[in-house]
Amino acid sequence: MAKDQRTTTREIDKYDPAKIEPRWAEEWVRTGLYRADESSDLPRFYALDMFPYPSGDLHMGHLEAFAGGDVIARYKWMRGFNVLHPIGWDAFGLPAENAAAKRGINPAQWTAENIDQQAASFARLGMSFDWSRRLATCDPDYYRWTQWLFLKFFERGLAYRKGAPANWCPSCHTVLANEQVVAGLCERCDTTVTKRELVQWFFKITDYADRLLDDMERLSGWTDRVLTMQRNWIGRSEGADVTFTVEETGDKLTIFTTRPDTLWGVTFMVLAPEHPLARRLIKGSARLKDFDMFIERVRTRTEIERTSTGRARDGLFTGAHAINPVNGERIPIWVADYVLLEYGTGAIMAVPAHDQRDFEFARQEKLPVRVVIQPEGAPLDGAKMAEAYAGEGRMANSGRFDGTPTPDGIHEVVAWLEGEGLGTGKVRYRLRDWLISRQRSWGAPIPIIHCPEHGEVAVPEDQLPVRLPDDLDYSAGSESPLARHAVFPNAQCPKCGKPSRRETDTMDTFVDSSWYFLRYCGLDPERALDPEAVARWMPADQYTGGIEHAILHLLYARFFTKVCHDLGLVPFDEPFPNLLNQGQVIMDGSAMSKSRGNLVAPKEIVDTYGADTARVTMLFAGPFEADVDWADVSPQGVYRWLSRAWRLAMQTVGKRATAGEPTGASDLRRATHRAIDGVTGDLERFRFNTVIAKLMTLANEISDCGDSSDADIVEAVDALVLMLAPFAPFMAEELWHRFGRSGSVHKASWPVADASLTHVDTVTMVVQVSGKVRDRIDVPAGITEEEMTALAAGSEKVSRYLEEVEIVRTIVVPPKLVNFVVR
Ligand code: ANZ
Repeated sequence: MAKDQRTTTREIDKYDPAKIEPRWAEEWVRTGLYRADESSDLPRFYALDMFPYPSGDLHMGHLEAFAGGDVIARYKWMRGFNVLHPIGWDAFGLPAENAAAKRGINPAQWTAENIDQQAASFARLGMSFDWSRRLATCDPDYYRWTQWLFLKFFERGLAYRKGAPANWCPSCHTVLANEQVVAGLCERCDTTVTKRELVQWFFKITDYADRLLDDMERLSGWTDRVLTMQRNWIGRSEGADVTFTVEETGDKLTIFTTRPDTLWGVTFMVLAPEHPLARRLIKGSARLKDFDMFIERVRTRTEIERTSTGRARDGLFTGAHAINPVNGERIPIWVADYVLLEYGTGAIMAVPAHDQRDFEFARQEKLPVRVVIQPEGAPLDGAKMAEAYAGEGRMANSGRFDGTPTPDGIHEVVAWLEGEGLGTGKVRYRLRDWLISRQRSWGAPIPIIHCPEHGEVAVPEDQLPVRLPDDLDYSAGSESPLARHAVFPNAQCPKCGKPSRRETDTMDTFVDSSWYFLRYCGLDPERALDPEAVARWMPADQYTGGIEHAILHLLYARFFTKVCHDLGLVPFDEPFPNLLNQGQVIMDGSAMSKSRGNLVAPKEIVDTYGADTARVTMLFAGPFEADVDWADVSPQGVYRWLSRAWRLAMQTVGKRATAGEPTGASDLRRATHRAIDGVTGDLERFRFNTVIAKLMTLANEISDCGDSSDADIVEAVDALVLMLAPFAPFMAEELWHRFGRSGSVHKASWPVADASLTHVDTVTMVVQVSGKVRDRIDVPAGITEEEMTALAAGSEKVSRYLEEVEIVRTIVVPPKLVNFVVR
């Protein structure tokens, strides 16, 4: 304080974030300003952010996501809600083990240090977290309950062990879920994934496939993009299982088809190379040698390579034949790479006339193509077709079904197959059970004891948590450190006391993150969940996080919630009715990442320009859901603008005592109330970038308002500062205090627009992308060029044309036209 008094007026007036921000950051944490109030009668709002992984200090992706999530939480406080905005860490996982091996330290220590670092950085960024609910999934207080939930799943038969060929990453020394294998590579280290036959733990998510699909109808607050990704991942297919007979051996060969109406068009069968029948059917040593070479080739191909169309297919005739049950025809059996063992029955009937992959294979191997679905108009000829016909039509060459319209005919065919005992209607899913065991040690140990007599026995609840030992060997390249520990694996059977082996696998970290949002509601030391607290806060009102979690995390969290619902632990079965996914931060053409080395740390911006600038820069960079290209970002420009807003606001300090109440309908008052109206509407739809554009316009109006009354100016500045508060919380708080207002600006009421002042003449603005009209938007006649551009780029109809292109020029003709010229 003493120092401030000695500085000149000029210095006091200067915007100096380095002076303001750390002070408020500390003050907010100290006073618990953002602590959710369990006893309050205010309406509740649960603002949930996807919790971070503590791999180091915060990166730009965190800044973007959390800046958005924080605006939502702060805005809701100001709208009069009692907000729950918690933070925690997804703190188990392999990077900690790798770092520990490299540095010879314990993963717990590495993780704790990173968490402290991130927590400090979050505070420095002014995140409005309720710090009293802070959690980390690697704390025994947390993983005790992860283990408890595992046991509940186990009791219900939803956790089980089976031997299966598993994806094995030779570099990480662990199995991976299918989901963690991307284009054949380990998603973490890009090593080629191999297969290993291992006994593994699974969660029976397939039991919930139908509910996971059907309940998506209730997720009206999710984008179609994410819903489609989930739907495709679950991959529900309706069709039939039909059984063919192998002529030479009498073996039964069941296939799954979604097109039983094409059964009369089958000209060959295909087995997956790994199908158990494949090797048995192959006759003659020359063929077997070919088969061995074929298998070797297939092993290195990814699922995508194997199944995509428009490429040469790799296949081999087995020498055996099948009998088609619908017409007794004798057809050759092949093996080919495009049929996968894991889907359906691992074998198909090939209908080249109506399935593109079969068609490509048939043309390549000169196999017959028989048309059994004829479209309207000129009939198709199998010998001359250039591609398969997958459309509708009437069944042909199909005996009793000739002339039946299809796809409606599918049901008739299935009914007939069932009547004749040739096949059965069947629903299949691409979704597999969730492989949750990992042969790593920085994870929650699976709380099971293997007794020679009683098999898999649950660790009694009062013995939870099964703690990780502190003295594991993390030296590089070591396999399964828990299994090699001198003491950990030794246990007694809880049922008979006989010497037994403790399970030494740990759980996939996606298990930890499948229920943290429930734990935040009340960190009860004696229970996993406090049912009353959970019922108070959940379902979360808004969930904000990266699109990269569109499939796995969200699917697993939905599954967990449904199981918790069925266990009677929670009264709802969808956790996140509203989902907001921010885009990625791109630099030099790819997402910023440590491994690519294209990183800019948020700290650099904070140190140079302050946290408020860092936050506003991110949110101003474009629509929240779109990717942010670092090349288009200007912290300097944002800093200059904030400095200007600061000066405008400071100029009112001396006028406030005498300003009086604003009255009438001056231009400035109209601009103020229009801004309030527009900003509020934009915030309700998370259009953060257009909010900032509107605040910039309001600041311009304030500067240009030469003859306005002090009362009108003070009103405009107050509105500006209040609306800036969620975005630039430090500056707004400091100004609020300089204005002599009591309490925090962040608990002040959001301004309300006076409807009599917001009426404006509107015109229709046309938005073009390279001259093509993509949207029409009603805008106020007095709209500025910046607002037009921001609005145009933010339009959903327009933004999809701006993905993956470069905007070379933007032509703006106020107020009627914006044209993005793209390349
Ligand atoms: C004959 C047929 C004719 C098929 C036709 C399609 C069109 P979705 O919809 O994804 O579930 N199929 C079955 N199992 C397979 C496997 N293990 N590997 C590769 N392909 C497999 O796909 C179901 C269709 O994919 C099935 O229906 C089968 O080809 C093929 F005009 O049977 B269809």
